[in-house]
Amino acid sequence: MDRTFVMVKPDGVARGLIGKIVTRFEEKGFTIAAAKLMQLNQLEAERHYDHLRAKAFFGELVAFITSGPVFAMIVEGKDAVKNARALIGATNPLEAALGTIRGDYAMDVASNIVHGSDNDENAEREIGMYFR
Ligand code: IDP
Ligand code: MG
Repeated sequence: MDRTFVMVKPDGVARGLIGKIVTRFEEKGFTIAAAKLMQLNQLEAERHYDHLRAKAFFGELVAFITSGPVFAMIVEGKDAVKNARALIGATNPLEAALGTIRGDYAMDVASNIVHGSDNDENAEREIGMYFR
């Protein structure tokens, strides 16, 4: 079975949306294979977003993702990476279709409530970072 890494970001946890987001994945057809509430440290956050190091918003991004607990999950299902990204919606909630998680629950690109790995290699890298 294909799998990917999904994380409810600190804004989603603070807003009490863990249950709703887990439900969205379950209703889509995914199985939650593992899950835990955790706090990312500075180093983990910088590794997680390594591909965005050069961006002007990198500092803000790392500060945000370490600002409170996140809810990390391994989700399983057919074409897990692609199906999860489709369910999550576009990076900018302004461009995310209604019916997607970001389209329904977020308004700002900096706090778009959920993360999903963007390819199989990164999914395994991220699962390896957070579930050992
Ligand atoms: P993704 O989360 O849809 O895969 P990425 O390009 O990997 O999008 O960016 C990671 C995260 O960085 C986004 O989810 C978003 O929260 C944040 N981000 C992206 N662009 C901006 C921006 O222009 N300002 C602030 N934060 C941003
Ligand atoms: Mg990404």
